[in-house]
Order: sequence, then C-alpha cells, then structure tokens
Amino acid sequence: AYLEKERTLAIVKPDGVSGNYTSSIRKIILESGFSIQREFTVHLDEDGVRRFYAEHSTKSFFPSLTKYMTSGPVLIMILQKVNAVADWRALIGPTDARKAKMTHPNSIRAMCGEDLERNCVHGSDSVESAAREISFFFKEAFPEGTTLEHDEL
Ligand code: DGI
Repeated sequence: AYLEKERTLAIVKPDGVSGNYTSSIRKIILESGFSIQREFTVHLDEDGVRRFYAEHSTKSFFPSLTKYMTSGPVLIMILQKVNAVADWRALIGPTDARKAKMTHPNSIRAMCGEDLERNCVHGSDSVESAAREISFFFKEAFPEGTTLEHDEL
C-alpha cells in the first residue's frame, strides 16, 4: 500500500536554541526518518506569539509563555514523513518536561526541557493544526514532497 507523506511543524524554542540543542535535535529528526522540508530562524515578538498560540491567549499562563517564547530566537522547521504529526509528537514527549524526564526519558523534552512551560520544542498536535501552523510561518505555497538542499535555505 502507498502511504501518503505528511507534514508537521516543529519549533526549537528559545531554551533549545540558546542551550545549543539544535544539532542534536536535527540529528534525531534525520535519524528518525524525517526530511526537513524548510527551515528558518526567527525572533518572535509578542504579537507573533499571540497569533500563533491564539487558543491560549486568555489563559493565566499566557504572559509567562509570551515572555519565554520571545526571550530569544527560535528555529522553525517543516518535517516530512509518513505519519509525521504523531511520530514527531511521540519523539518530543509529554508537554511537561519534568514529567517527560520520568516517564519518557528518551524524549527530546526530557533531554532539553525544564518544566511545563520551558519544554524546548513544539510539535503540531493534529494534521489540521499542522496545516494552519505551516501556513502561519510559510506564506508561499509549495508542494509536499519537495525538499530544499541545505545551501538553498
Ligand atoms: O502542544 P503542547 O506544546 O504539548 O501543549 P499545549 O498546546 O497544551 O500548550 C502550548 C504551550 O503552552 C506548551 O508547550 C507550554 C505552555 N503551557 C501549556 N500549558 C501550560 C503552559 N505553560 C504554563 N506555564 N502552564 C500551563 O499550564
């Protein structure tokens, strides 16, 4: 049977970038069979965080989440493979990095996250969220399956 490739949005959050986890995370991504279709680094501002995390903008933790997400540059990546959304969520582990360290010690959040908020990486939670989040960061349309060579980025 032919299995359709899927795309998901991954973000290495400010603590991941500043803690120099980018190359280990990239290695895990490629060794797990994903291709990185597009990537760029950006320093989000408050408005960007509010629009990206719109569903959380009324929560009590939102000001703190905004402060964290604007504290430094983040790395945005489109990951591609069969079952990309669920497989990337499985690799990153539970939202709370403290819990990840106990229950999912080999997960990325266990490796480089700290707690429920400072959890080092993002992954889209559904195919629908992935589509929304990819178009949030990438305005151009490009076909699934195309991958840029690193020096084209
Ligand atoms: O999809 P996830 O990132 O695993 O989790 P989510 O969509 O429920 O929440 C988005 C981010 O918001 C999460 O990565 C960290 C932060 N967050 C979620 N719940 C809480 C939180 N931060 C704090 N301080 N307290 C929370 O209860």
